[in-house]
Amino acid sequence: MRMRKGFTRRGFAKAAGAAAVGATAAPLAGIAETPAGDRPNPAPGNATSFPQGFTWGVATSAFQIEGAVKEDGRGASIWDTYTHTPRKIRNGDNADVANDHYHRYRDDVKLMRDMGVRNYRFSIAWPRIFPDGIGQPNAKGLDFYRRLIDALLEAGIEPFPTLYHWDLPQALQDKGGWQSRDTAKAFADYAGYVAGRFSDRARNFFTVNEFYSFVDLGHRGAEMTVDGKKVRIEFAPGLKLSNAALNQARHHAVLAQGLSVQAIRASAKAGTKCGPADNLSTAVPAIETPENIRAAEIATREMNAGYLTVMLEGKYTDAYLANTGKDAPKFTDDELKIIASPVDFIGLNIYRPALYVVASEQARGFRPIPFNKSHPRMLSLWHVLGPEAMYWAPRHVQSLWKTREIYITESGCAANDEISASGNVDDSDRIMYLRNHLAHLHRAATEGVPVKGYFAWSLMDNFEWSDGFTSRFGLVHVDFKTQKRTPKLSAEYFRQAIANNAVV
Ligand code: PNW
Repeated sequence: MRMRKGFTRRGFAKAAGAAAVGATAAPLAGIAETPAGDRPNPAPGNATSFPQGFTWGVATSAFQIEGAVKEDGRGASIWDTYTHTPRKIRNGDNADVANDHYHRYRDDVKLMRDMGVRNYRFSIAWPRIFPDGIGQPNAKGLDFYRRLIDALLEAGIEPFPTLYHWDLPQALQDKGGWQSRDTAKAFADYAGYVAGRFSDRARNFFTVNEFYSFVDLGHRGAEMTVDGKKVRIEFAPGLKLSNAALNQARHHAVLAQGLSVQAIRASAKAGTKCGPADNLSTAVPAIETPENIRAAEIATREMNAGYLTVMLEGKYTDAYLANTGKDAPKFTDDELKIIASPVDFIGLNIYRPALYVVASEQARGFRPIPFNKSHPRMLSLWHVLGPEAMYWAPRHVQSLWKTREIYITESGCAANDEISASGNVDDSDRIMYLRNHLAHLHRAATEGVPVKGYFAWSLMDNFEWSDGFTSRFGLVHVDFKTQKRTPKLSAEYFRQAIANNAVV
């Protein structure tokens, strides 16, 4: 890092805030250093301010909060089927009612307003709009989201709808789901239709949420060892495909992304912005030397070869094609062009690093460092703690692909929250988690990585997929028997972060 006049290396690190743990980092390829005086950035006297206009928000998804699964003509989704399959969800929970947000959305908008939240990322349930995935739109489904968006706008909250947060219409699953190329086309038709209807009210759309989660975890699942025990993570539709079939499903998912971008461009108001929200696998350099940083970049590019890399480069990497061999996806050059349709921003859901790496002479150029048995984790079994990912993920995305706008579309953790006798939910671990992740994001912003915003996952406790209601990710506590919402201490933390536009 080039030092500015009057700053010692240590002095600069201090000024840049708690996240500046890596003062020895090499200059960031492709990012020009902006002289401190020219930055739109820090509020005077506050070393941890985010750039002016930074977008602070909270996030949810339709299936996790709405309930009302049979109301107003909504069709069934693969998650309805999956949650009603015995032994799939912890405690046999289902999301038939969930947070009853379908009926309580006005209260939930008010909850956000009281927290000072000005931006809201929510998802639109495909089977509310097209109950069978394709065909005639359902006016009542559309009307729900129109009312929600209008309530948000009235409260001064900018809507950021996500078009696919995993609730595929069951009717499309019955015809092959993501194993069928037709699903990519159906998604684009739905995305274009919704953006056409709502781009008068919403300026930004996220297309697809977390490719790895719904494709790999839904069509293969993953095994991991936690505290010496084997744990299996699986999502709807709960398939275990062959390698060839899984790779083809991945290909259809990125094709859906590209086709949906084209459909949105064709039908939405001029100036409407869109892009995916992906949980890329992030490699963190275990020790910040230029060699290890390069190794982490290479590892990040290869780990995401089937998703972000092909979307942003328009090619499957040589290593991906070599590794998949005869099981490689079948594709055409034309499809690669569609997959790489230019997007306006990249959303990143960041919970943890995928791995730490150091440089290696081996062919791949990096050596993965396994997480030590004593490595700390948050409550979810998969949730190893590594706030550095919040710096390295956007930095790698920017240096690898020169992305102009990056949003952190999800960040948060589950905790063992309890309401105390005096009615407080004192979630010190979640506050620790948020502060450290924001500090690392602040480091990225300070170094010129174009991070435009941060959405906390989640506004409120909700249906956490296979973990059912046992895993609470909210800033607001929800009593699922009474539907009572109680802001946790972390909600106050987040309110202060927003009010100060800074790490607090
Ligand atoms: C994301 N993992 O899912 C989703 O986008 C949210 O809907 C979800 O509630 C949130 O994160 C918390 O889990 C993930 O196994 C699911 O590493 C699984 C993993 C990560 C994120």
